[in-house]
Amino acid sequence: MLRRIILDVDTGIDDALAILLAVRSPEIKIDALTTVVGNVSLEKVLRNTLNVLQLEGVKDVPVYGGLSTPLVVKPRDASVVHGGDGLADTNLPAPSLRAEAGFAPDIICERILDGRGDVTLVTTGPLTNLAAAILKEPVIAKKVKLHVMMGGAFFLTKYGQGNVTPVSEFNIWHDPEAAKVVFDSGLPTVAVGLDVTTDPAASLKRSDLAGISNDGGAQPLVRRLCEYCLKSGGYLHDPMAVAYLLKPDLFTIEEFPVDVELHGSITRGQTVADSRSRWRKSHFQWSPERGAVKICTKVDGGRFLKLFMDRLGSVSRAA
Ligand SMILES: [Ca+2]
Repeated sequence: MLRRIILDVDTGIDDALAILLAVRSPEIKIDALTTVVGNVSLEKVLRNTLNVLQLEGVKDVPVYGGLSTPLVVKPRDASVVHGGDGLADTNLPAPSLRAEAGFAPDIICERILDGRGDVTLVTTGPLTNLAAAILKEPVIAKKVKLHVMMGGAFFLTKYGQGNVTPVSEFNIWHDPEAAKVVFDSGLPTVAVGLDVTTDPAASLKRSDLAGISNDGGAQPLVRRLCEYCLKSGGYLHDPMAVAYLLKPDLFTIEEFPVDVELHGSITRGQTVADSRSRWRKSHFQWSPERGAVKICTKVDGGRFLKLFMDRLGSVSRAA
């Protein structure tokens, strides 16, 4: 069955690769691409998103601008990882493709409440747009069948440590208040966090570049992004969230209550999963009303990389 998704992005090297993976996957139809401040400013995120679609020759995916600041704090970019332009310093010219007039949180609400009840949300940036949508229309949390997010560091595997601070992952750290709104809403969330996205078996290696064609459409960009990505570990964070939709059997899932640290002087933005076996159900029960989040705790790295290379290694779209 064709899966209809809203993809919320802060494009970003790995967001660009995630968009292309989604566009090239016949199992998915992107109903709307919504953009949010994160890796770079909203203006750059929009420009990058439109450029990716334009290079790929995609004209039928509407793109919307969203929030240009987190809910409470000021934006802090990640250009040290993604390049000054957010796209590996490719400095692409301004795209001729244009964004639509709507505002991302409104679009998220509209598409979820349109009566069809079949929207899957995929977020590969901070949760600011989604939180704003939930604050506007809390009922959407009950209408969405599935939310797959790239985000969080849950300390459930040896790789699940923070990438901005020792305990905080970028998307959550950038807007912890938004993440808390999302976790508290009861939205059925699958978290594809650093516990799996930084597993070396699922990360690009220099030898993989030989399998990435430089020819045609968006391929020169794909090649450049993959090369740049190798400078910081070869991690394919955001494509892995899309891969969850395509092949959920690549992942092992465990469910735990999750809360977000908002006040810690050194732990702000930490995603705290209550993985205790001894005390969780005892009189020391923590947050009994809190719903569980499905957290990816293992990925078949070899099969994930094969899927990525099959669909992004050359311009031909997967059948
Ligand atoms: Ca991202």
